[in-house]
Amino acid sequence: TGSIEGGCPVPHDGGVRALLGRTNKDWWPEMLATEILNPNGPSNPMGEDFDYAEAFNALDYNALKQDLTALMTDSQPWWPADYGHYGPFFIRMAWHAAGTYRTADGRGGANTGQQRFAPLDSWPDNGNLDKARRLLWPIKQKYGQNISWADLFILAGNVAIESMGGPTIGFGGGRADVYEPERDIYWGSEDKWVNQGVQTRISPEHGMHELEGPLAAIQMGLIYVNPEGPGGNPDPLQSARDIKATFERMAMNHEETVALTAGGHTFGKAHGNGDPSKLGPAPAGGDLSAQGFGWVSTNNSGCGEHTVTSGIEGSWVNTPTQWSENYFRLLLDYEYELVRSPAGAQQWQPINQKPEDMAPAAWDPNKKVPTMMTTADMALKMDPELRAISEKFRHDHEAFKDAWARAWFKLTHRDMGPKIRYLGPEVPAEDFIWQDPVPAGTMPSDADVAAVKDKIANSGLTVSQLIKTAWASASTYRKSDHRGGANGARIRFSPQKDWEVNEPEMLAKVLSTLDGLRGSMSLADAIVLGGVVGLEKAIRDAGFNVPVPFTGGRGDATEEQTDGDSFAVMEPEADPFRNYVGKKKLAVRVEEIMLDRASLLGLSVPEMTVLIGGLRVLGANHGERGHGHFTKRSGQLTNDFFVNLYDMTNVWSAVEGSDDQEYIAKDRKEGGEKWRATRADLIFGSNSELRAVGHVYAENGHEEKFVRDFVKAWTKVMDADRFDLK
Ligand code: HEB
Repeated sequence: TGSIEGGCPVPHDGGVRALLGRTNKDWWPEMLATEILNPNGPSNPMGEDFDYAEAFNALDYNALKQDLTALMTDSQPWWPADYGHYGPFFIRMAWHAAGTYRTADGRGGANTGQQRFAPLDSWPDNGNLDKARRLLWPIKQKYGQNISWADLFILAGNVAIESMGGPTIGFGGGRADVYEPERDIYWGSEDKWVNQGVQTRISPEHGMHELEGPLAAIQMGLIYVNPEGPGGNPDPLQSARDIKATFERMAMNHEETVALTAGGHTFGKAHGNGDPSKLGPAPAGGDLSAQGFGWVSTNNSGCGEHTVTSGIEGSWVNTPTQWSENYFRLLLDYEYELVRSPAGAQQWQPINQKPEDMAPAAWDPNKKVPTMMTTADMALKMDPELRAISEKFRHDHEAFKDAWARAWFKLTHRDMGPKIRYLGPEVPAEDFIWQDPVPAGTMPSDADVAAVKDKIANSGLTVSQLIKTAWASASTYRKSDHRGGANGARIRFSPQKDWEVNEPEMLAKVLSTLDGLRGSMSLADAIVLGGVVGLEKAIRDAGFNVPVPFTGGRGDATEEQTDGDSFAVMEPEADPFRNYVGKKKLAVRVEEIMLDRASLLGLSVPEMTVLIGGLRVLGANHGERGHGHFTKRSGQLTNDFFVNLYDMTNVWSAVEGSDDQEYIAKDRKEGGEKWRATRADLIFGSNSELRAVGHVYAENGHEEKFVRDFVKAWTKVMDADRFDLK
């Protein structure tokens, strides 16, 4: 994550710059700054004690599904249903809710109901989906806290598919809502939307290398690709390149990509019957009286047959409200020519279409209209690799059905983390590799824990080795998609065991030592317990008596349960907690990576601060790096990092030739070198808010508070993935 691979030019200074990308304030300067009321945490009307899982389990699930089924054909005059069926519309809503997911940082996706908020509610690609959400409101209102918006979006998609005869393999609930936009997600830095004519993020010369991490869409305001082709160029082959690239970043292989797109476009229609310049502002920029309704159109009725969304017009198939084999048949059996929709969009129309293959007009079942394909659909026909998959599915409908149903389930559940987080009666029994399955562990007895602790303490492993290994194992966790973490002990498998940040040789030695003495305890537990032993020694040696909690019960995953490729994207290019920076030139500043990592670990500013300060003196730095090791009492858990950082006898300066990555402190009077530091150390002195927190830990009387806060934050990271405990 975070940097552009290869030797390609960096198009703009992007990356994981969560706070430096375009924000809602940039897009909509008039937007009410409600966040000033939430300085101590996010807005949450439900309160801290609300347990969504409990509420969901009290839901009348079947009644909800029945109500959703009835809604599909309950056309409302304010936004009437094409063909009298809202099913396709809700599938698109669910797909766009889930489809923002990206593997690099695990952010995006359906799991917090972000589509309700800016900027997503106003992305051009999400055009008119505000109506779909409004149609759901009476049902949301009826079931209240027992179903979250986030779950409702996905369940509505499932019910839509089922109500039109399409296959699904299940549904897992458990997506708790949030009540404000996620501010830690980087959507890009361009200041224009896709429909305002900016360059696409991928060019033929540089291809994927140019798409800055972690982004997964080729233009601002799109879920993935432009339906009219890259930058509006109707070239199916270039569109295929973009589709492959962006869907890969959504964790989809090419077969899943074809199945999803074809299955999706087996339903519904595109909307472009009128002048797109007659659309009003998107929801976030609308007038007060519009009440959050976006894209209000003065094109005749503005809805129904006069709807303009993408600008493309028509359905893909002759049977748009029924699961069928027609998508591949029409795609592959006809030649297509480029035409323009009434809104001026470029789209493809079958040449000499037989009347029986034409589609019913959405507003007049007695009228027949030609079907269409977008340039992105044509990619599935023209690109040799995608075409081979299309042909396979065309000749094996059962394979297509199965691939679609599985890919849909993966799409809509990919960001929910381990299966143990899924709720409800329709959770598939089957385990999927992308769920990173971990076998249930057993809780070790107190006697076992004590015995293993003893053995670790006498094993010759150092505090530094134990701390580093526990950190390496647990700190892969990310709250964005609930992947990573210590559970499963996947650190002993490729690729993690070979990551440079993990010091492979040292790691192998520690793991084999722990493996040899753990007895019946899981290795995952032994790794964390090793951290406890190291930490308790460091605390004792510093003269404190503070216990470190340990909760066992982790399981060890097998290699077959581990999809190595899907873990490769999680390799840190830098880990400021271990003062590690890889060889690749970073596109962002180290302190930004620190913030990003802390945010993915779910840490607050004080938690991040205390962890860094403690890890430095414990000797958790990568390799032999002495940077930030501001102590003469190495391996003891003291507040020396902060005390020495704020010592005014030091004068700091950048090391020449280090490109501002390395700094030394000299004694103000004597001039000799005293300390070395990285940006991730000095930021705690340079940034006034971090300094304010660091000061607290450097103050007399707070030595033990420092230790206690460190232990708390450390334990939070070690247990971040313990969904089995709740
Ligand atoms: Fe889709 C629709 C594009 C994928 C599902 N799409 C649509 C449209 C467009 C598109 C343009 C129209 C809109 C309007 O309304 O106007 N897609 C697209 C693209 C892609 C896609 C470019 C990539 C390749 N889809 C997809 C997927 C899915 C889907 C994957 C699922 C899964 N869509 C869909 C649906 C619809 C659409 C269902 C219909 C809607 C209605 O009807 O409303």
